[in-house]
Amino acid sequence: MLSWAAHSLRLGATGCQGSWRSIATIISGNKTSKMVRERLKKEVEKMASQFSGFRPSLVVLQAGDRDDSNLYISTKLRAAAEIGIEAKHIRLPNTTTQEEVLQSIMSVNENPSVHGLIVQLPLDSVNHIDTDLVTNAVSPQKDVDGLSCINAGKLSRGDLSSCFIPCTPSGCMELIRQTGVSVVGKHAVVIGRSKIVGAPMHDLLLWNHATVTTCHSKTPDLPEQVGRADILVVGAGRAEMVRGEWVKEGAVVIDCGINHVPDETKASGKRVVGDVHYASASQRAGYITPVPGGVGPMTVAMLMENTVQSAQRFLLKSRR
Ligand code: NAP
Ligand code: LUD
Repeated sequence: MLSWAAHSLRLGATGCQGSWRSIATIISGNKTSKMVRERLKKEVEKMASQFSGFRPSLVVLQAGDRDDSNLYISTKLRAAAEIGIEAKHIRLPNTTTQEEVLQSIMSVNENPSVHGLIVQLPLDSVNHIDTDLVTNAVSPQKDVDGLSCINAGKLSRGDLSSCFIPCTPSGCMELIRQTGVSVVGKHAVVIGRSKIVGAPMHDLLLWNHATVTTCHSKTPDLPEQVGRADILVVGAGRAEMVRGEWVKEGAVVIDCGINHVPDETKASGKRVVGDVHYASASQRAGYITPVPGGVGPMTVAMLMENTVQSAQRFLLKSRR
């Protein structure tokens, strides 16, 4: 069944033997994320009326002043405000030390009125900061990014209901769900094995009963692996690396990539492209996510979802 969020792009000729087939259906992250945010807004209103003004609360911790992080954080703060989540942005200077970052995390961990804490990555400091040490310092009960060992370990073992699932893979699953294509028994290929995208995506597809191949920079035969994918999720950070010719006819293609490439026709002198060559891949895929407007907005929506879930768990615990 095709969901409302997936819109048929257009019909076109393949050029081969004059036969006609449909070109990929676009899976809109903008529309799907709006739907999630509207649902969450209602849930938060219900919580507030049932528990005398109670609201979920989120802290976003940033070190430094990267343009991309500033953009993503402002999108997160805006989404939170619209939903009714109280969100606070803590910005440490780019001269901050590992110890100061850890101290900030500890103080938020100990604050019972905060339900979610994320540390925006990458950390931007002139001092060396161990990212794993930082993400593991976040209390697992507040780790709405799902990046701590505890939550990642639970996900890798299939304990999906007791952990926070990282926002980008969770958003990708939601987009796959929107296509109506079942993951069960399908061959899924993930490109990338990072802690934030590839590795949790592998786990999530596996425990949703796909057979999963995970590729990385040492995989020798990427086009061949891609060609076997009924479901393809790409998070490599390589502009337009996956070519349409590699893609299996009818596959679901989810592109996490956010890459800036020069474009003289734009006032900014650049534009954003994914890790998939969209023009050629949309000629073969059954479904495809655009960049922008695909996975990015879903990352933000799923952070809101995890924050509301964390607040709900907090309420349940405090009522016991
Ligand atoms: P990352 O930490 O740099 O990881 C990239 C992964 O891709 C690594 O596992 C790497 O392999 C693999 N890789 C790199 N080049 C490859 C190649 N030529 N062939 C096969 N595999 C290759 O990046 P990330 O944080 O996962 O992000 C990946 C992309 O997603 C970036 O464009 C990023 O901006 C984007 N992103 C988007 C969102 C969103 O919300 N849309 C969220 C997070 C990230 P090795 O492990 O062998 O090095
Ligand atoms: N760190 C993330 N670092 C970077 N795109 C995001 C992201 C929104 N701890 C931690 O927020 O989940 C995270 N947790 N990440 N990211 C990337 C990653 C993190 C990426 C894109 C967007 C958040 C987004 O809204 C829009 C789109 O794709 O349509 C706009 C893209 C653009 O640059 O124009």
